[in-house]
Amino acid sequence: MKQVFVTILTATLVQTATAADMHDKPMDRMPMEQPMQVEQPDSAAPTAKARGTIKGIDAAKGAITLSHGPVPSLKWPSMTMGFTTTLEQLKGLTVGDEVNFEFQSQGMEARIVSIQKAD
Ligand SMILES: [Cu+2]
Repeated sequence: MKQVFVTILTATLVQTATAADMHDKPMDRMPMEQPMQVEQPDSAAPTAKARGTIKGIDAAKGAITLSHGPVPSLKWPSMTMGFTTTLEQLKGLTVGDEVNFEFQSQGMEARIVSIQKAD
């Protein structure tokens, strides 16, 4: 009788684990919603590198929209999103340029650390 119970319990655990896996694929979630980075101070925000294309520039707001490739270190898929920039960083850049850039991600905000036209 005890053996039967253990067998049923094991089968239930295996099923539960499988169901959890199916709902925990990283691509199912927006990476910006990962809570682990929200409360870190600026200096501890992770820096990541990516390559992308400039889709829009709003110098007045200090914002640049980039369509970027995957960022494995942050588990980000490719996407188009806005980044905070400085006027200095925007110098010489125009919409349509392909760029290599480094950025800091903190919660919902991503800030350009450095950006330059790709070769
Ligand atoms: Cu992104």
